[in-house]
Amino acid sequence: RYFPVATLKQLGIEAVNNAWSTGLMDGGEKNEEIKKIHSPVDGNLIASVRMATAADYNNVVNTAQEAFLIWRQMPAPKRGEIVRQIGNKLRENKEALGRLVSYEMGKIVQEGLGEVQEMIDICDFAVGLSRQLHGRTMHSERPSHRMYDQYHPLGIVGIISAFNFPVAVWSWNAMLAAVCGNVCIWKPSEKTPLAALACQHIIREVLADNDLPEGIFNLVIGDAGIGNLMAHDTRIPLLSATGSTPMGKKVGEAVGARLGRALLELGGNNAIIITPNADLEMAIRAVVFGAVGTCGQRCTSTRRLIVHDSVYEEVKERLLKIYANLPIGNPLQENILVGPLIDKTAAKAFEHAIAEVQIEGGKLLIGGEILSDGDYKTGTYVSPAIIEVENHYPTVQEETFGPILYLIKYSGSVEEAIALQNGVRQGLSSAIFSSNLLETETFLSAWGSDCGIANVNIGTSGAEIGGAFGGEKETGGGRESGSDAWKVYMRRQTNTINFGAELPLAQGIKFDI
Ligand code: UN1
Repeated sequence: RYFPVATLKQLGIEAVNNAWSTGLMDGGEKNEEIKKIHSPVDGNLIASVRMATAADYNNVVNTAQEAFLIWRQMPAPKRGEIVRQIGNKLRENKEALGRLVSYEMGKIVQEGLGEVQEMIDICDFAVGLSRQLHGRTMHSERPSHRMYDQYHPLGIVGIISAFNFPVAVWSWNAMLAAVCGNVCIWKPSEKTPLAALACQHIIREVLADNDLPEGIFNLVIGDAGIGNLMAHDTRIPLLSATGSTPMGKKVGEAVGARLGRALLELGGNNAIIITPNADLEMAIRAVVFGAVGTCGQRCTSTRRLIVHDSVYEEVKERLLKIYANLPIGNPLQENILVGPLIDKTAAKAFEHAIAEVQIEGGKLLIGGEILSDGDYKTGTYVSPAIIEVENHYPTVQEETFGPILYLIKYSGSVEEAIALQNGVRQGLSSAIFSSNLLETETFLSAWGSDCGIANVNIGTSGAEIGGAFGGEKETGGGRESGSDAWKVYMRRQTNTINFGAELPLAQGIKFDI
């Protein structure tokens, strides 16, 4: 009803039950494993995909290696031109792709469109960057010498992406990697391969229009086994992985053991602090978007709300009122704010965390149920929960990928709130609502938030692509997207050039022969 087959056609996913290969796997061993992709929205089969084998993967690596020889010789601004064309094709397909993301993953259509916009934005950013891959020029201590550093591409960049941002997080990596002169191999989440196929279709057209090999951007649809091959593969100098902390630890260990580079963007346990000096109207809006947006499945989702006791009751009452009327349902419908979770397993994990936290002492104030009647029959829809807790409860310390908001009270200074906010193993995103300069600057100081992202009067989720994105501690330490995050996709080379007739040694060393 909400997702016409024509949209799938437009995106290159022809019909239900159409097994798809990446187009790069010809000659590979044929794997009969077909995975059916059902929508969390209505449980319907959208399409089926063929899962790659190890042999398929090897073919893709070979194709990527060949393409790298061409791509690395192309001037960076010319590579930027290809990315510009990709951005334009994404603009043309924004509506269709946004809707597919929504249907396949379950986020509301506004957020599906937002995700595609995020891809367009990173394309624009990367185009500009393609003329700004700057090194520095240094003064040499030796006469008639010049020193500078320059950045070269690494080779193959592996990208493992998660279901919750099925396309945007890939594009942050892929578009930067591409202007830097790398080729990419993308393993999307096996839960959301169709949006990835749609992107590959778009890319393939752009590359063909420009007589470039498809091996510049590669797609491998596979399970954790393929991810494991990538992690151990010395042909992949940089592996970027987004997902859970346990997954990231495995990837980080394997890549570290071969002294490769890992760019990890893992779990968050993000908090918003509301001080007595907060604009509550703004704060509440930010909290609700952060906690129930994407049905609580962003790595930046607001999971903890740390509220000063002087405004605690008011904040609680206002939230309860909003939660009582949240429109939950088919995310392709415009008026809906909360769609389904990705699958029934996620709904069970949500239910389990809520049961556990109550045993630990939490007080469930609203929601927390798996919905079952009528349109909710898929078992993927849940009612967002608010639970009063203490920060140290084991369940509060974990990231549960669902719409659970933990309310925590503080009564002292902002330092007390910051200690609570930092009192978890994860360190991705954080926010404070206050119009008091002393509070906000303390929050942003070296003794303030320990997260990679720290916001003032803005929520924890919904970052723009212009800033570097990522976090500390168990979040993995990687930075993607804006600022100077591009440097991780390149190898730095220091060049010293002697244009004199002498060979003076550095540090004034005498070495006469
Ligand atoms: C993620 O959840 O993996 O800041 C990425 C945000 C989005 C990206 C989230 N721009 O919420």
